[in-house]
Amino acid sequence: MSDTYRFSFGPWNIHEGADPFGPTVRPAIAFAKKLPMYKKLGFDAVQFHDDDAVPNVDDKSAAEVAKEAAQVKAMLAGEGLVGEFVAPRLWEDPKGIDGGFTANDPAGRRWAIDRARRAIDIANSLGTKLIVLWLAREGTYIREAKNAIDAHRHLVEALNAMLEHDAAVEIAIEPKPNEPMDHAYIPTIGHALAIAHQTVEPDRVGGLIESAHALLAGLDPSDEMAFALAAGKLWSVHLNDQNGLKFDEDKTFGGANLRSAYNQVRVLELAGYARTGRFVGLDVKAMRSQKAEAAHLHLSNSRTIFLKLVDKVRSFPKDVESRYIAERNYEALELAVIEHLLGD
Ligand code: 3MF
Ligand code: MG
Repeated sequence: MSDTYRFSFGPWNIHEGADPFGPTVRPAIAFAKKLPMYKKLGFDAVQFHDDDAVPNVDDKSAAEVAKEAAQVKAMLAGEGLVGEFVAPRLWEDPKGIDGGFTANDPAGRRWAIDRARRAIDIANSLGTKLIVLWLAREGTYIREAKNAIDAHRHLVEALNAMLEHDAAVEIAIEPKPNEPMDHAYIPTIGHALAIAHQTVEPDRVGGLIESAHALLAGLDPSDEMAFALAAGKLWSVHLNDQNGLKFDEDKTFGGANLRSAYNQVRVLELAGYARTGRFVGLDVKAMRSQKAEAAHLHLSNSRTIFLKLVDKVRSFPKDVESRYIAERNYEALELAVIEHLLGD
């Protein structure tokens, strides 16, 4: 494996600009029309929700699901692309209104596990063994609504059901502390890896760190990545940026805090992430004000900024770093980093 990074994004990252306060502002682009954009923008892999690959997945037989997913795999191959992961999209279905795996209604929990199994089948048909779990509605608006102790046990049961469904599947939990819920049950990578260790196969449960999600938890994205990397469990990333504690902004990587972006790239470099063959995923959204004809630039710009920061990390003088660390002169180290980033 080389030191060259490979990038992915999801079809939802080219979007129509709707937000909770206003409707769409750009025309929808069909999935088939999005695929040819990937290579042009410098990307090699597609992130999927289960229903991005197989719409109305609940209404289809196992054979229909397999057939449609195989067709999508052929479309990917035609564009020189692969599928990175599949994520069961439990949060858009009315059956997941109270959460899926942690719903109070046992029928809701059964549906969520069944849907997650279908997502695994789709991943197999697409040729990937990676499942991402963003546990969107697995939490509460008010604490009294659920028994949180039971909820955590239900999450372990769901993970076990997925691991037992397929002997090869690997599950990367994407932690997020809030939104859409007031509080989510797995807010950080620490929670994710702790719950991994309660499953029947901890080695097959890891994590995906999204920069904005870590920032919303008041944590440093590069340290969240480092926690997973130290355990050999950083199986993907969702790089983006976030300007303080507000709604999940999914800004262009490095757009709000270049120093933080530099440190996220630095930790991936320290770990030799490129050589693992795993993808650098972006989860970025164009500003609502962006015109339709240029509503893909957030993707190529994020990749460009990432690659420029790779150069910055690789060209930072290692002797300067070790000298200041040996002298415990972190003030001098900080100025050296800033001057390097400014191109001085
Ligand atoms: C929400 C997210 C999600 C997940 C995606 C894949 C829609 O804040 O980040 O994006 O990344 O569902 O797990
Ligand atoms: Mg994400």
